[in-house]
Formats: sequence, C-alpha cells, structure tokens
Amino acid sequence: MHESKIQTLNEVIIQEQSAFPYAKGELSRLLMHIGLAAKIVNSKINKAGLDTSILGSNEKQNIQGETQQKLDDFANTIFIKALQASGIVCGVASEEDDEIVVFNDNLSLDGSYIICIDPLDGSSNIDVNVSVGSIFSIYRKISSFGRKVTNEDFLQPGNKQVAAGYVIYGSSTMLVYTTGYGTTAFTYEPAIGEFCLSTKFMTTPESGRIYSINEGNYIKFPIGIKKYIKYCQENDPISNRPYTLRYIGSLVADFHRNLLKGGIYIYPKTAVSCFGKLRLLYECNPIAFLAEQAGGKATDGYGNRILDIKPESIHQRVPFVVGSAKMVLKVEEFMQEFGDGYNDEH
Ligand code: AHM
Ligand code: MG
Repeated sequence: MHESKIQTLNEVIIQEQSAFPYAKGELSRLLMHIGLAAKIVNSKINKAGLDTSILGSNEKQNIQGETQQKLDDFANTIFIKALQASGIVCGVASEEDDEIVVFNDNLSLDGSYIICIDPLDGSSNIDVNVSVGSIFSIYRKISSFGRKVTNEDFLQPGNKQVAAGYVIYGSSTMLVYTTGYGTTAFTYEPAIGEFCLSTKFMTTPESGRIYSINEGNYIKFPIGIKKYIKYCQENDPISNRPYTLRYIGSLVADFHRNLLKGGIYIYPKTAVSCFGKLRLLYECNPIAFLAEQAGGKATDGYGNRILDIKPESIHQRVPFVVGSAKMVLKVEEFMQEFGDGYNDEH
C-alpha cells in the first residue's frame, strides 16, 4: 500500500497562494515565519523537564498583573524576532508587552501587516507538562504606507482579520490556521522538522457533550451561566447521561479538543471580574475566527458576535463563549432567560 503524500506547511501555503493570481506572497511568507518561530518554541518547551532553568516565573508581572513565566518571555522574544525578520510586519501587540511593539526598520515600515499574539497561552501549565499554545491574529495595517503603526491599527474588529491560528504544544504539536477559507490543521513531524498537513476544511460538530468552564468560580458566575451548568449536569434526553466537564485551563487545548469532538468553552464575567479574563485581541478574536471557519460560533454570551466587537484598548477583556453552534445558542438562551445578575441560591 502506498502512503499518502506528505504535504508540508510551506507547500500548502504556496499552493493556496497560487489560487490567488495577484497575491504577492507576503501573507504566505508571514505564515512561514510563524511556523518557524513555533518550531523554536516547541523545541524549548519539549526540553522543559530536562532544563529546569527555563521553568518557573521570572519575578516580573505583565500589564494585567499576571506573573510572567520564563517561557512566556522566551516565546515572546522568539515570535517578535521572527515577525520582524519577515520584513512584512510593521508592529505587534503581545500579551507580554504593555505597549504595542513598533518595527521601525525600513523594510518593516513598508510592510502591510500587523499581528496580535499570545506567545504562550496557559503557560502556568508547563511546569506540570500539560498542553499550552501560541495564538496569533493577522490584520492589514490601516496607517498609510511607510508610516509607523499606531494603536489604531490594532483596534480593528476581528471580522477584519486576514488570518489567524494557534499552535498547540500537546502530545503532538499542531498548527491550526485559517485565512478565511476553512480551518486547516498541521501536525509537527520532529523527524523531518516540518509541520505536515493533517486536515483541510476541519468541521466542528453542530452540538456536543463537553462543557469547559472553571467551575471553581461557580458562586461568582451570573445566574444564566449557573443555570446552564445545571442544565449540563442533568441527564441529556438523548444519551441519558449528563454532559462531561473537561477543563485543562489552557484555552488552546480546551478549544482544540472541543473543536474536534464537539463542545463548548465558556469564560464568563464573574462578580469579581466584570469582563471575564480572556483578551479580545489575541485570545478571543483568533479563536472565534477559527471556530466560525469550522462551522462553530463565538459570542460574548449577550448576543454579540465576538468578531463584530470594536476593540477600545489593546489588552481589553471580554466574556467568551465558543464552540459548537447549537451549544453556544443554548448558553445565549439561558443568559437571556435568567440574566446576568448574581443573586441566586446556589
Ligand atoms: P494566560 O494567557 O495568562 O495563560 O491566561 C489565559 C488562560 C487560558 O488559556 C485559560 O483558558 C484560562 O486562562 C484559565 O483561567 P482560569 O485559571 O481562571 O480558569
Ligand atoms: Mg493567554
């Protein structure tokens, strides 16, 4: 039996580009640089158990008051270097940098793209060998050609993304991306050092039986979310079983599982954080774009499509409900019916 032909990330990107005769190949080059950065980060993460000097925090906090892990810093530096080396990116908004990073060199100033990244999401999981990820979101810059980018370039709604994706460093390392023509997945093959095509046009089930939420925050959740959780815990009439709770605490890993199996991920607002935890620009928007391209949905739980929210600041947070379309709609129904107040018996 012949093995099916292996296609690398770079080959697939070039093939896709050739479908657009006027494409200049810039986006393709950019995706290749992201793939390269992901390989470097992957190799470092894989050694985390052997090289304890790279584990743990570096005593610094980011703008959101979260302690930075040493690997957060490392991944941030690698991605930013790779993006600048591409020569087509004019600036980056990163979870790890308080302000946008503006590239001033002549080559970058002529570039057309800006990027929002979470270089290492779920990084507190690394110390215990649990999956983490990198998330990226690509936009065309809006400042005029040759001008330095400003915050305005980054405050575009998610529906303006030209591409987005994530890398999941899990039991295998995968890169999943979209350019708005479906969601495509690649698996890293360490023997040849390449991301190889696994699935084109991924589709997520319309409904599922997995719910992912940090239930430790239960008493601080809005009533609509509490009622939805109770609904998940009751017997589903079709399977005669409750839904299954699965929560890794690593958005990319939780989302990836639900994308494949069908399910919902929820990070709602709580009584102590009125916008939830996740950041619109570099966590919710890219994941929402991928979800929709695979047939899923992403909202804030209040009937607003994530991709249509106009950002007001770089590190803005937003309540996030993403996954199988019917499950997202169900959460919306519960929020409408029971509201987002907090006075409720548990
Ligand atoms: P991070 O970017 O600081 O890693 O935070 C984002 C992570 C997500 O990956 C994950 O889903 C969520 O935070 C978990 O938060 P919590 O521990 O509050 O459940
Ligand atoms: Mg994050």
